[in-house]
Amino acid sequence: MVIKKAPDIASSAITPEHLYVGRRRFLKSVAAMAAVGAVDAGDTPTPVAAATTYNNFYEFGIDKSDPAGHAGSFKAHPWSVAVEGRCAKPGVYTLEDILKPHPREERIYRLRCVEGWSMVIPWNGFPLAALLKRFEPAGDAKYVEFTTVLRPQEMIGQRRRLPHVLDWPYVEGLRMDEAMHPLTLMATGMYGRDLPNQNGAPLRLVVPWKYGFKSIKSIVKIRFTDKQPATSWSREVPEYYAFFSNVNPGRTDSQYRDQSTERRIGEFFMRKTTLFNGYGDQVASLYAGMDLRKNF
Ligand SMILES: Nc1nc2c(c(=O)[nH]1)N[C@H]1C(S)=C(S)[C@@H](COP(=O)(O)O)O[C@H]1N2
Ligand SMILES: [Mo]
Repeated sequence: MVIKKAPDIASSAITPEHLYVGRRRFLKSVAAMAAVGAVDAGDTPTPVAAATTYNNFYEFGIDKSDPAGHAGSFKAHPWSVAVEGRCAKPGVYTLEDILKPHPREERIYRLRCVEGWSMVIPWNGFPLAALLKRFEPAGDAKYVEFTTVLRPQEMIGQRRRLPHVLDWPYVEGLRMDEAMHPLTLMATGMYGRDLPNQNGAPLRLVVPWKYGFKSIKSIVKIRFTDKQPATSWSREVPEYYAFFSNVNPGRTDSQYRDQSTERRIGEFFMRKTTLFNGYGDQVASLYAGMDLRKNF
């Protein structure tokens, strides 16, 4: 009997092929995660069953189970996105036009809702910056405004007049430097598959250092502007939801809810919430010299 020394044994010889390929993919994604600095030891991805059944998507109702329950017949295909405002390449782009040049990456990001819960999700998508650059923003484009689809026939929450939730369509916005930041993701999938309708199919933002409501779902319009956009939640309740809405455990503006702790979906104990949701090393410089209490 010949006993091979460890270095002679290819890992493919001791690991069945499919697990071996899985392991290589895993190691690749670990490297990618390290590159964007988005991982710490406590970041176990939220079970997919929880991330797809505990949602905020008020166009489908206000309960956490409503989006999964009511988004089944929403038609995310065909889809197009109108690009407007201060840029050299405005127009209506099909989803295929939008996606084609962009390799689909995986990014494991924490996302924290202002309501006090958080998730860790392996998103698939590409940097928003790469997409925006294709439209050649003008020098005076200081902000980007995003709009969700208005489709009352498919979105039960847009049909109901009472209780009043928001004025539809849902609008969000970012300052240009935030939109161009390498962490800002245009997501098209999660857990290696296309986005489920309830998570914002076919195209949504993920802005991990900001409260979840900035991560607008099912985007149909991108507009470059020189003025700070009026966003849905800040119009509705300006005392609680401001334009920046960076995750901040030290918020004192909000009588709405204490922001110092959060519960990771699926966990029992509360965790401490961290400034910029833990992404401060990468994004704090965007806000140098700004009073984060005033500009909450
Ligand atoms: N169009 C639209 N986008 C939205 C929302 C919404 O109600 N409508 N809810 C936001 C909020 S409050 C959160 S916390 C996240 C939730 O994303 P998830 O359901 O994929 O976890 O989506 C955000 N994007
Ligand atoms: Mo949220």
